[in-house]
Amino acid sequence: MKAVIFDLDGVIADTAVYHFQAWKDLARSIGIEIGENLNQQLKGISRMGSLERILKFGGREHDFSEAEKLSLAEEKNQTYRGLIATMTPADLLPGIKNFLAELKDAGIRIGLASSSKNGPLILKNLGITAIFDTIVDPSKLKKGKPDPEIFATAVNQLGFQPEQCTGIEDAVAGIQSINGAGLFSVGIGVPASAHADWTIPSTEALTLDALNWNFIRKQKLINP
Ligand code: B16
Ligand code: MG
Repeated sequence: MKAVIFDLDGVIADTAVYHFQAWKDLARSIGIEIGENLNQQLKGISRMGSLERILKFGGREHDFSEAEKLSLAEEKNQTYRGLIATMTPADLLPGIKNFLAELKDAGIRIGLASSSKNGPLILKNLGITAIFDTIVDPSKLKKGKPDPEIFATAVNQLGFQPEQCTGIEDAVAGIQSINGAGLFSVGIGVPASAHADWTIPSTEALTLDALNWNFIRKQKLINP
């Protein structure tokens, strides 16, 4: 295995709580009450894609011009950036710090495939920017997750083949993206219907030994 490519929200840190708070405030300001159910469906979905889903949920999808939608999304982003400004290295999810260190020590390259345009700022607040060998810029992509483009781009940027790489995700749309791009997929708390190659209950179970074992096991199944 040459590289591990990470999703951010729900894998490296729990930024979903801040996204939810910011979307809840924005939605309430236009008369829409959103709950945890809808929040689950926003995981891994782009900012404008999330806004469209919220407007549809509230029956207001035809009530705003494109310019107004952009300004609503910007308002949400300002609230969100205020919330993530409080993040520190203590906000890394359990096991991630050790796992990143294990990968570095083993010479395995590390990439970021997050839909978030705030990814670099979050990595900085978490104190892990220097660990990353490559970061995909989501604003340059044609299609968001579940399309394979984001993970395929990370693999290309590193100069490897997809089957030499692992992708780690907490969202069903993200696992679909990894599988579509042909990487080994690790799902954090995803349902069996997501078809991750290896599913674990939380980031605490991420160790290089366990990943290697499952990665090689799949290769042996493909090329016995
Ligand atoms: P931003 P991921 C995703 O991050 C979040 O899961 C999703 O809720 C959010 O809308 C999206 O990033 C865009 O984020 O508004 O900061 O650009 O899971 O792909 O790391
Ligand atoms: Mg995620």
